[in-house]
Amino acid sequence: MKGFWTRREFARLLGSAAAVPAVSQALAEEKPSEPHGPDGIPAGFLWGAATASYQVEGAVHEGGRGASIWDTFSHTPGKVQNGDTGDVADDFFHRYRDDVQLMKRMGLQAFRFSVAWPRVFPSGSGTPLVQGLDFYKKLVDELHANGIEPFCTLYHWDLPQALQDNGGWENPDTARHLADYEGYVAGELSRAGVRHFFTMNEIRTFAELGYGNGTHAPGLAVGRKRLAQLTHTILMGHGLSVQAIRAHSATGVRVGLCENPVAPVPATLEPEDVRAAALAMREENAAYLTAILEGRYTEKYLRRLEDDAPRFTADEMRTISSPLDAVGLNFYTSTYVRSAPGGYEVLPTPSDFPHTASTWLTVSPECMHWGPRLVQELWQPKTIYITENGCSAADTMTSRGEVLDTGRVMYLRNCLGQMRQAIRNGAAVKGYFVWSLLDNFEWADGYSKRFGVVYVDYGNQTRTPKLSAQFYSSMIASNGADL
Ligand code: GBH
Repeated sequence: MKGFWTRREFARLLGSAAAVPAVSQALAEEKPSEPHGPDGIPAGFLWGAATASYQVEGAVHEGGRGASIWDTFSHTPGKVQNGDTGDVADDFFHRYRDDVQLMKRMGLQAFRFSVAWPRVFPSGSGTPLVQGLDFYKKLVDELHANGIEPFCTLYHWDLPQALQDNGGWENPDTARHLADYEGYVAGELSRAGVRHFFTMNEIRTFAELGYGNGTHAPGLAVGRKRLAQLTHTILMGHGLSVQAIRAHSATGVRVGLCENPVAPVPATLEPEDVRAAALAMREENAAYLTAILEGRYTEKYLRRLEDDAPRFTADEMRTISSPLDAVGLNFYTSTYVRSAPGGYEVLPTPSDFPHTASTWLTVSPECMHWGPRLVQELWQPKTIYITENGCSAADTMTSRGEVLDTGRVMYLRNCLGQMRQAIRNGAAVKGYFVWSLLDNFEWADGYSKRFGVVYVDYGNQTRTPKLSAQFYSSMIASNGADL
């Protein structure tokens, strides 16, 4: 049938492309994923939910925590919707025990959280604060006691302000400080039983929005040349951290990163368009996932930047492409492409394209099929996790105290169906984390956008599982059999 390419057919298609990457040695040696049953979702698949420190914790002055760039940014008038800050957020710092019970009742098997760097190193470097990891150790114990596997992101954007004062990601020292911090935390938490670590969340987002257009902390717009160079420094931070985590942690830990690659979807199933999508996956992500998984910048990327291209050494590219155990992919939306002279063409988004409560978040679940599938075909990771997927909705509570978020149910059901299709087609997706467990601080949108499957009343911190939480629980119970 048209559109259902076998792995071999697909490889042949890509083989005709001029710029198919030489896969890095380490990845090439990984075993291909085991075949999956006809049901698509393999046994042992992990169903989870994700959060991030600044978005849920609150308690920003407790335990000697230092300031992060998001404290500074959110307290700067005009930067965040309604002047919202993460000062209290979901008060997860104090309510995590109840929230773990909520996770358990939902049937979650895994929970992705992030560690706030300034809780551990208040000014970013030097001597760690002894009690800085207490909260995370208690959280991990609580998760384990309830049969939930912790997945720990070590950097989800809350850079210590003191490091920003020294240039932030424009200062190569920041990459070294990050690796020191990550090595230390992974050492401690791996001895507390954490087996899964991610070095960073979404390099693309925090580089481009933090330093490119300034809509995220630290709110700078440094221009193309400096942006390319600081992105390279971030990649170095990732690579050095992979090495530091391996050097300091207990044996058996798995190291990866979470990235939100542009997810190109072929406009048609003609071979040329499928090939165009593969080319686009590689080129549109050239400064991020491609560089990390191949250990080189594409020629097209370097040519496009001309004199603004980053300076780098072969040694640095080896560090950046340090072998990974898992690739975490955050997919929310798709980019439609078709074949065009020179490779591919990114199609514009029509003004009436359906979207969720966030205008950027178009309803285009195909990213969950083509995203993992193209990553698998291009770079053959042994393990992929969907580390984020979800949507905002204008959730309100009925007079009976229910939140009937049918739009989110529709979004999740369709995304999960597309993910199942990716697995059928050979993508090594081993787990899925809905974004998010709780409504939370949605960065520059503050609390105006709700992404949780659990509703949070910010007035009294009450949690109410939405209809989508019920849908998700039933889906977990059947391991996606009905997708
Ligand atoms: C993820 O970013 C983040 O990892 C997570 O923390 C976040 O809460 C979640 O998604 C939901 O947004 O308003 O037009 O300027 C997803 C990538 C990049 C999507 C920035 C929103 C802003 C678009 N995000 N983008 S716009």
